[in-house]
Amino acid sequence: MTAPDTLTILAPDGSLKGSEPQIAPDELLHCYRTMVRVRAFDDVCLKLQRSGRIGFSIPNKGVEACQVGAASALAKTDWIFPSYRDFGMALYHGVTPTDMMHNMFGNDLDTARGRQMPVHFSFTEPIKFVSISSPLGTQIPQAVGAAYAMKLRGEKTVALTSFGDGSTSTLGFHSGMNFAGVWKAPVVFLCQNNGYAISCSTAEQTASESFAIKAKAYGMPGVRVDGNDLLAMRAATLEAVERARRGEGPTLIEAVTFRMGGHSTSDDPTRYVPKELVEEWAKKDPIDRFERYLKKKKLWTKELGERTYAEAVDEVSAAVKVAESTPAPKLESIFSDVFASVPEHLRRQGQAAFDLAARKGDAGAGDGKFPL
Ligand SMILES: Cc1ncc(C[n+]2csc(CCOP(=O)(O)OP(=O)(O)O)c2C)c(N)n1
Repeated sequence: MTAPDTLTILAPDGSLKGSEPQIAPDELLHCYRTMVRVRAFDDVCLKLQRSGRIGFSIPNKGVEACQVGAASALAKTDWIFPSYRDFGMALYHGVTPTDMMHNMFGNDLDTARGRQMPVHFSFTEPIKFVSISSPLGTQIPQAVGAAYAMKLRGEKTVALTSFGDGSTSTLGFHSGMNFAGVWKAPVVFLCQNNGYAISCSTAEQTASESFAIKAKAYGMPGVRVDGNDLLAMRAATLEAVERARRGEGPTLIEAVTFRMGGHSTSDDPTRYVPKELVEEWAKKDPIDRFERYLKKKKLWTKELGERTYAEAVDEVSAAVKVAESTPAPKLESIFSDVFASVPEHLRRQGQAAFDLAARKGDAGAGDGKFPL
């Protein structure tokens, strides 16, 4: 089988392979800073998890250009139906590290009020970043339904949904792709092919010559893009977004990238990822590549790079201080935000639980007793 064409604009050495997109310096630097902030957020969260201050995190190292390049093609009025490895999409559009850190601690200011795992963010402002759900692929038909509703309402908005190579084996992927094609829904499918679905390699995931080719069966274009090339990711997503906005229907983008860290903080990738593969992909690091490009444009120096990372770590550390000192959600919150008006039987059960907690004391972490 011949390797399918893959769109690249920036070569790993930072030189241009294709024609240079016209992007203002401020925007290039915003994309760069966002990728660095994702890396800083990752680094801080790993330390928090290892020291027992949060329970879990998901590393993004290596896939920052996929997230930020794709997000940069969206307007604030568009909707994102993300995977759990899309921190950069939220940060690019102005979600703050503090907003995200509240979720990492599951505190009272977490938009999910501690009912979700860490990294299961949801935001309505400054962009619609729909709640991440752990069951793989469920965001795909949700995005298609939302996009179809946008079309029926005559809105000019677009939904982008992001998922990994492993998620293409879910029913959600196939039914979502099918009906998006039938309805010409304004949706962009972003498959981040990062080499593995936990320990399952892409060779064990599909017999197709690529993930992009699966688009053909559903009557939509499929494009393969170098996922470590921010400019290519932005250009391909922009084309797909514009096509969707013109009413011409969906596109599947396969971003070819590599997860340079573990699947999650509970994973040890050295058990299944060959060392040589990690070394090969380290040379294609998306942030290093973008720095080389910015340097050629005289927009980057080593000093600027170091300062950008240090500022990002300070910003994320400040977010940790705020989130860690924000109280946990109150017991009473377990019945809020679900019903417009709480049904009588739940009200009775809830009140009985609250009364018992008031009499016996709420369960405290690590006290070895369960007073309820
Ligand atoms: C329906 C379902 N099956 C299995 C799992 C367990 N699981 C969690 S993450 C994961 C790997 C997903 O890989 P991929 O979709 O490629 O995304 P990546 O983690 O590589 O970004 C699996 C199998 C799950 N969460 N949901």
